[in-house]
Amino acid sequence: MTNEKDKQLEAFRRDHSEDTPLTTNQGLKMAEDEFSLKAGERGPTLLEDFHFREKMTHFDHERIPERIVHARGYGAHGEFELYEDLSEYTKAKFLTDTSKKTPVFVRFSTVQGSKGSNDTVRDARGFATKFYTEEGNYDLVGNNIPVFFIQDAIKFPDLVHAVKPEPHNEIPQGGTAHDTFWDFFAQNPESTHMTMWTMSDRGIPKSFRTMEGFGVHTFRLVNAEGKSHFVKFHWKPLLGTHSLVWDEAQIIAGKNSDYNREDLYEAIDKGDYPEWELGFQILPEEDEFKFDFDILDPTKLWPEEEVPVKRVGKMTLNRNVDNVFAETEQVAFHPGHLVPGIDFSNDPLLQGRLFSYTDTQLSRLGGPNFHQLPINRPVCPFANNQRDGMHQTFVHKGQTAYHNNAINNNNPHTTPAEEGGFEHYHEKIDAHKVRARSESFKEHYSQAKMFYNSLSQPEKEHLRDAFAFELGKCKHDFVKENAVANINKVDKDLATQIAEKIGVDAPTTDEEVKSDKKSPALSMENTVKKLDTLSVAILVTEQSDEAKIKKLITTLADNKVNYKLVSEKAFKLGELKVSETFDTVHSTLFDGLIVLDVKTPLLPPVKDFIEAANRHFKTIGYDASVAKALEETAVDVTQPGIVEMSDDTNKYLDALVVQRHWDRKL
Ligand code: HDD
Repeated sequence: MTNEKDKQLEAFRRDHSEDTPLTTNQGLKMAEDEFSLKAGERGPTLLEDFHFREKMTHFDHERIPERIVHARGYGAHGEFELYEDLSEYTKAKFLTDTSKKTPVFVRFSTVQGSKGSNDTVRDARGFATKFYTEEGNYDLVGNNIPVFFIQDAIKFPDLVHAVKPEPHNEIPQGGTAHDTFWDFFAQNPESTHMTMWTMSDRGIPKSFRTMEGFGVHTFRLVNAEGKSHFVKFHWKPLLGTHSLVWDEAQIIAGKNSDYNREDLYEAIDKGDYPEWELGFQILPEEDEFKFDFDILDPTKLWPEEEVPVKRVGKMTLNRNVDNVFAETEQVAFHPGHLVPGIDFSNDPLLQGRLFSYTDTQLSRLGGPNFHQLPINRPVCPFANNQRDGMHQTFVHKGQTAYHNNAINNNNPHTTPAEEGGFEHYHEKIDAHKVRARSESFKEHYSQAKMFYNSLSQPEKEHLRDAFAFELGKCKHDFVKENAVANINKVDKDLATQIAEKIGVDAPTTDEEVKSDKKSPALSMENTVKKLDTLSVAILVTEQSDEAKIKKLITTLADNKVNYKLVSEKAFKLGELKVSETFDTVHSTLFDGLIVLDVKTPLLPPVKDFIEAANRHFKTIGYDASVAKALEETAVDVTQPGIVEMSDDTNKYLDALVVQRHWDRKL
């Protein structure tokens, strides 16, 4: 057992692998489980058959409502280690005691699609972390994009109604290529900045392991003296931030709709534990008004070059769940699950979230005792005077369930702040009660422009093509026109290119933000690039040289590169097992390709396998002996990232680490 949470969960685990009699839920051993009780072998089933009734009733109620957003998700357990004592900023114990490893549970998700939708859709991704600390659960419920579509939580139902499949035909599933989303975009310009992010490569992450995470809102850190700093939370993946290309994402949706979850499951299963560093952007209270945007506005980020990200600790995901329903489906996150030393800001989006998350669990998990579910229980003791309710699993003893009481010495009692009791930050508020948006929240385009300016040329082109795909699918021309008019306020050239692609008039007015401001941290071109856990398909035939393959795969393994041998059919090549075929896998499912041997003339699936790797800018290594065969494909061996390797695997690895050769001419 690895940690406190694991120990706690052990008490709830059920393992039927030993000699286990099948019983009813009342513990009655059953002699038969295949045939219902009937009046005669060919007669009707009897109401008396309690075993049938119990089994069927339970089955009939196996499903619970899926999450209203973030329905499709995948989770894993892990641990958080702190690099340094942060008591200068916060009194949270898990952020001050470097000797402690804090158990965590993380659930990654898409936002728009249903539970059974595809993994590789264009969408934001959820990145929700539950820290099981000694002071209670702390939840950091973030996304892989640092800003949000709206500024005030009261608009969340409108946003989600516009994003989700349209109500009259329940189309589309998992994406935003439809009129209501783009109508919302054009009519609610606060959504411009986040939409730029979702249309960028960030909207199609390669894996959960290569995604950044962001707490989005401005929060507060509060130290033992009661001094507060504003903070933005980040997760930085140690493998870097990497994405798919859109054509590839669409093919994977058919080849393997579980692409991202399978990647996470297999990486953890294999021991390739994904890691992220927790980053803090810390801002003294005095600097609150130092920026040309409002730090309470969740559609704005703090450029990392202006407020550096301090890396304070590392999270490692190292254990898959035992049961997806019990853990991943039943986990209940809430941005309001806090520990002393962390507090809210007045961001109106955050304030509204504080209501929504408990409320939604009541219908999703069926009542007010969802915190008692094993995955949701804190690892520290928890007690209060809340009683009864659906699915109560505790047997509360004693006569009193109220505060104050004398009968039970006032237990459970409150704890003074100096001894670890939570106390809200003493912020002074002097205001009128109004339904209004602050003037400081009304500028929506500068950061959208900064994001666009920061992208590399290929990233800009991908973003343009994403707009063209998504907007191009709208049915109403005026929706397309309105959307283009909104993009024109960010960048006229971009709006013009999109207009041309989707067949609407190019904008004529000059309304774009005039700014060259960039934040290099926003481009994925500047991310970490490592060989670790990249995957390669090696094409072989029954005539391939076993020794040569063995040498190659040893070098790959030494460099932590994963590989699969692929051929027309499965077979054994001496000690090697070729288990993948052109029927079972495709080059879209790998980071790189090595063509050792192929039969010529190339069969269509083999040609497609190679050409897809080429047009997705992946590294292709080939043996000199197959140079002729490659002439049958669209691969131009003189282009970047196409490597004649023969015996020199290092030459291939030098190219593979680049991951995408955007300068390749197709
Ligand atoms: Fe939310 C789920 C992230 C705004 C209401 N949200 C949910 C999840 C994530 C986020 C990652 C899935 C958690 C899981 O895996 O179980 N949400 C965000 C972020 C937001 C945000 C980063 C903006 C910064 N959300 C937001 C608002 C509201 C909600 C403004 C409503 C006022 N979110 C919900 C919800 C969900 C949810 C309806 C659905 C399932 C759940 O809570 O447990 O309550």
